[in-house]
Amino acid sequence: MSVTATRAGARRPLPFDLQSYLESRTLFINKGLDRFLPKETVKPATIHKAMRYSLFAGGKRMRPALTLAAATACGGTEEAAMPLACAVECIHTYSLIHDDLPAMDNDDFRRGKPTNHKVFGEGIAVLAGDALLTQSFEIAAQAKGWPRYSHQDLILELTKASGSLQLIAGQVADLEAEGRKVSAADLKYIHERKTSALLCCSVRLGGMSANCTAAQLKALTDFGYNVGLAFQIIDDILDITQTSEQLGKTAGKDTKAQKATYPSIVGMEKSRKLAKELTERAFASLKIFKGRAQALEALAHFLLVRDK
Ligand code: GRG
Repeated sequence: MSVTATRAGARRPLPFDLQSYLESRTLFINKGLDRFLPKETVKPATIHKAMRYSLFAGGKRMRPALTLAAATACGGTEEAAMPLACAVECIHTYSLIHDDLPAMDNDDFRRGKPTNHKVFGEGIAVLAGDALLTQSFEIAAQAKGWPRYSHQDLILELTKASGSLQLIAGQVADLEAEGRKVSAADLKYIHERKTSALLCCSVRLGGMSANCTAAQLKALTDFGYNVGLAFQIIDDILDITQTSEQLGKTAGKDTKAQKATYPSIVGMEKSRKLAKELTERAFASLKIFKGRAQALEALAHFLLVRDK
């Protein structure tokens, strides 16, 4: 797939090389994560190996890339945003490790590799997820703090997105929806919490690291919310259209489990249309940044057209 960004629905190409942006930011983020995490030889070595195994298994790094891009859009620096970008990726990786456990989705394959519990056993996988969640707050606490946003604001942002009203709420609703008839409204509730909340938090933290204005934070919130929902709809579509090898995780699980997804409720064509509309809405909220949000725009486009 070409990752040269073009505006969804428009023909004019954007002069932005997303491929090299993603490659360079992935290296930068990986260096940051490596710096913040205990080395795998540090005692007890098993837990640090397990944490690093999933963290460096080859994720797309979309959430931390969004944090860095949001910081730049608000006139900040990637260096100042880095602790927050790494904190978000640690929370995301924890959620994947726990989601793959036999007590949850029971998956054997993630980021193109055997899942954490398949390699380290269930006990260590639970602890590796717990440790990554805790690590996330330790890393975020190392961010600088800014005149408009204190350390308390930053930590609250992370706790709210990952707590029992958002990420956990989405997972609970998802578990409880199994075997039940799910409406489009129920599904939106799940997607908003399970996926959109952390994506939204990622861009908001980037803005906060640049001491953004209230209006900029509102624009980033709208952007993150819409991109997050579009991201999950595309994820539902890819689960049907792609193979496990292409995705690096087990494909076709939603259909097999008769899980409610956008394609199963509103159909494939309407799901694609909805994801595109949400992305257009996300683009619209970037106007306030007057040309400084090229990376955010390119990332949103990539998330819409991605094939894995
Ligand atoms: C707290 C246990 C627990 C779960 C919370 C996030 C979550 C709920 C479960 C993980 C599985 C899942 C389907 C989440 C929805 C968000 C999503 C599509 C995650 C995959 O994100 P990608 O594609 O993954 O960015 P990579 O591996 O590229 O980072």
